[in-house]
Amino acid sequence: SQIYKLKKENMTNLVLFGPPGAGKGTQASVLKDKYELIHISTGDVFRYNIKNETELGKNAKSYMDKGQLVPDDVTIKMLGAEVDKNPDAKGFIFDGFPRTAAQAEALSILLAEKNTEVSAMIALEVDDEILVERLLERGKTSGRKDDADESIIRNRIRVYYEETAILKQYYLKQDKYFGVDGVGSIDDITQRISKVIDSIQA
Ligand code: B4P
Repeated sequence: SQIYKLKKENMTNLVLFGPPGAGKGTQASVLKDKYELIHISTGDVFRYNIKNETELGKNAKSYMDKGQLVPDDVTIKMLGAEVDKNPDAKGFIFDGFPRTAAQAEALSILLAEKNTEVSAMIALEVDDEILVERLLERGKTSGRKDDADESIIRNRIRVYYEETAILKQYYLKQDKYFGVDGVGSIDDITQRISKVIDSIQA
């Protein structure tokens, strides 16, 4: 119906983007409450599955521990299932997805089927050396294998430049790319992102 269509077109779907350690997860957990959006972190879903020793978890673990991307087919299927769990969402924050061109295409198709689309990609910009520092610091307490070792952290950053960074062009072409300085206090960065969200919702 027309009403259904209106509602879906008004969804706010944000892609929170940036290299590992840029603050995606940190900001998403604040923004989801502020804007009443469903937060989907692919990293968190994988870690939950690893902890619970599911098939998906067993499959993902070997890749994550080395700082590699989990294969697209596995990741895309999982993301679709997470979206389908929330049929009444006002919108989503995709945190850590898409990370490859194939994932970006899949997201676009998935949202089109729901009569909606990505509203904006918000990219947190942080220098590599700060990323390494942050992740090593988190590694002291997180228990995450991929944070524990500088060579794995640098591998994650390399994978980001090789496979993920190209998505900037994909969203730039659609006028949906918004770069935000990701260095500063968590509060300041939330303010910077909020300005972008408020401008696209206006
Ligand atoms: P993710 O879980 O997405 O992990 P991440 O890239 O490290 O980002 P995260 O959100 O955790 O960190 P944040 O920047 O908030 O991915 C982990 C792995 O999962 C990948 O390597 C891959 O194997 C797999 N995976 C996930 N998605 C995938 C996909 N789509 N396709 C294939 N594989 C996928 O925070 C980092 C640290 O910085 C924190 O300690 C935080 O406290 C700190 N911090 C945040 N903001 C700060 C600030 N303003 N100032 C100082 N410190 C700050």
